[in-house]
Amino acid sequence: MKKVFAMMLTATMSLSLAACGNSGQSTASATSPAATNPPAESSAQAPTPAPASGKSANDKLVVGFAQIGQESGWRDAETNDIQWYAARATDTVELHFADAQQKQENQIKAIRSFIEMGVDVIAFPPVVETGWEAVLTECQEAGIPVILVDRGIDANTDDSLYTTMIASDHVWAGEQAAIAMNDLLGGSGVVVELEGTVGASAAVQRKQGFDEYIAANCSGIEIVASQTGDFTRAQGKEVMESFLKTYDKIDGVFCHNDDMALGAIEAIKEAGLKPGEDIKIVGVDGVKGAFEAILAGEMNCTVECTPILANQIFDTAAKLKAGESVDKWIMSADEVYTADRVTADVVDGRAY
Ligand code: GYE
Repeated sequence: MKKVFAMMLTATMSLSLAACGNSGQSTASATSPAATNPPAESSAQAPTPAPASGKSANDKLVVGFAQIGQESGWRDAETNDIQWYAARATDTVELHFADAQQKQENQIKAIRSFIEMGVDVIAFPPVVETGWEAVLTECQEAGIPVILVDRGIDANTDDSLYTTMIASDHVWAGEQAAIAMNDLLGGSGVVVELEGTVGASAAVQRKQGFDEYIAANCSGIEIVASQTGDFTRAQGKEVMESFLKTYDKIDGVFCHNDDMALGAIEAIKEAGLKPGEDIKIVGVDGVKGAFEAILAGEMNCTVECTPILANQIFDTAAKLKAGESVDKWIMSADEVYTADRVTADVVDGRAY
C-alpha cells in the first residue's frame, strides 16, 4: 500500500512540477496529501497571511478543500485533478488542501481551520452522511458558502446548511449496475455485493439503487450477501475471499467501486475461478484499471462516476464568491461501460 502511495506522490509531484514549469512559477506546489499529517494543510502557492478575522482580503479565489483521504484510485484522481488545476491557476486561485486520512473528525478540524483562515469557499466530500450540522452551521455563521463534492449528506440534515453539491447520481449508478448484472446473468443467479464505506452516501445510494432495482425487476436474481469493503482494493479482496469460502456458488458480484472489483478479481483467481466468466463482475467509477480488466475479459462492466471535477468546483466557487446563485445539485454526466464499449482506444484514452 505504502508503495502505491509513494508512486502516487511522485505522480502528483511531477504533475505539479510540470505545471509549474509551464507557467514559469516556482512557488506553486500542490503537495500530495500523502506527504502530510491529518488534518495537514498545504497551499497551492506561497502561504498568504490569513486576515485576522472574517472573509479573505485576497483578490484571488481562496478555496479550502478537505479531502477524505486516499482510499481508492478514484479518490487519487480527484485529488490530482484539483491540485493540478490549482497549480496551473496560481494567478487567480489559492487552494488550501487538507487530507483527513479517512476520518470525519479530521475533515471537521480542517473545515474549522478554513473558517479561521477566512477562505472564500469551503469544498469537501463528506466521508459519511451524518454528523455535519455543527460544523456546517459554523460555516454558515461565518458567511462561507459550502460545496459538497462527490458525496452528499443525510436527507434529514437541513439542506440550507450547504450551498450546492457537485456529484454523480449514485442511485442511478446502482440501478445501471443492476441492469447490467441482470443482462450478464440472463435473468437468474446468485449475487454478492461489496459495499463502500459504511454510512457514505456513495455506498448507501448505490446499494439502494441496485437492491431496489433487483427486488422490483429481477425475480430470478438473489442477493445472498452484502458486506463493506470500505472502498479499498485490499478489503474488497478480503471480503470476496470470505464470500467464496461461505457460498458454494456465486454467479455475480456487484462492487460499489472499481478498486474493490479489482480486489475481488484477485480473490476469484486465487480461488481457481475465472473472473468475468465464472463470476460476472460489475463495478462503479470507470478508472483505467477497471477498463484494463474489462479489456482482458476479467471484468464485465463499470458504471462511470467522474472524478474530474476541478473545473466545476473552481467555476462554482468563483460564482459563489461573486454572489451568484447556482443549482443545488450540479450533477455529473456519467456513462455505463459494458465490455462491448471498452476497446483498446477507450483504455488508452482514460487518463486516470
Ligand atoms: O466511487 C470511490 C471513492 O465518493 C464517489 O469514493 C466517491 C467514491 C468513489 O472512494 O471509489
